[in-house]
Amino acid sequence: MPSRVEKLARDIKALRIQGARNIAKSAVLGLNYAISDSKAKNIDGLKADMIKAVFALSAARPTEPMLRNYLGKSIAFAGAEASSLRIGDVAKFRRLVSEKNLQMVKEMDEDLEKLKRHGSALISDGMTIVTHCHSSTVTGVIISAHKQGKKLEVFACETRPRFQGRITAAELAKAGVNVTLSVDMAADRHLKKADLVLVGADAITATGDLINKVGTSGLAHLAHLHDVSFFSCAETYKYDPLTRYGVREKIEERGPEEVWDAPARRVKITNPAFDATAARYIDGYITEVGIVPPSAIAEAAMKKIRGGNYAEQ
Ligand code: RUB
Repeated sequence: MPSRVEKLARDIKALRIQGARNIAKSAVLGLNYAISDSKAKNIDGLKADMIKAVFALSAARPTEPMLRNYLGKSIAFAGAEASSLRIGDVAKFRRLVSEKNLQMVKEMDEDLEKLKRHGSALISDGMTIVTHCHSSTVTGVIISAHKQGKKLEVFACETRPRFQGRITAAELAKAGVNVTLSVDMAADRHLKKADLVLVGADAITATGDLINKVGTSGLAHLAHLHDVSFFSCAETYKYDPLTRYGVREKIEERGPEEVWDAPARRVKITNPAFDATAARYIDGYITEVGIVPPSAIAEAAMKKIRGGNYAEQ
């Protein structure tokens, strides 16, 4: 029988859990499965089981620095605690690390609330907003603005091949927001009358570029052509510190069957999950520390995550 961590990694890979925040949150909770299911008799064994879980969960979606940053923070904490405990003090170690993980999940939720305040302040009554894919951060911002009494019109691009735009449309409609689901290729038409594009983020690079669901960069180019503001709603933990050293964000290539399950012979299929939007097309990142221009995002993010990020130690 697969372990709870293996099952979680499969759910993440199959998009049964999708969106960078949901993935990071469930992975941190998954680390607690690894901790409570471990049969290790000492701290070193338990740490080894945690590291195994970190590798399995990180590999489930390679384009997810938020997941890696939080798992790295947990491992860094575990390492520091281990050095101050006796090797046999496994029960105490288990409790301290599990509590730390729960605290990190709570901090993620608090950050989202702060981010929603900054994002909703940017939205005015009567605005038309275009969005793409499903970002829990973007829907959170839009629903906050709606709850403040602002009348909005939202166009949600459906996002082939997995149609995450339907999740966005359903979520916004349920909250009472005026939303229209649109085929992806009609984005140009909606941008002619839009005020704002809001998208999520999977990764942010050291140069302020954005990695998000494939189609985001095309949307950014169109927004630029139509002089429409383009913002990404992203916690600073979406920043990938490794990009400071020239590491390029790996774009996940998903299976061809998601695009066409019975393709004609000799037809090749490509299915990249994400694309990169250059910083110059982005007006700003809406984060928990405020609205930050792409040129300043690396510094803002490092200030926030320096306390315990493994890539920085
Ligand atoms: C989801 C996607 C979202 C970001 C941000 O892609 O690109 O815009 O993950 O989401 P997928 P959130 O459906 O392939 O996971 O704001 O919820 O973190």
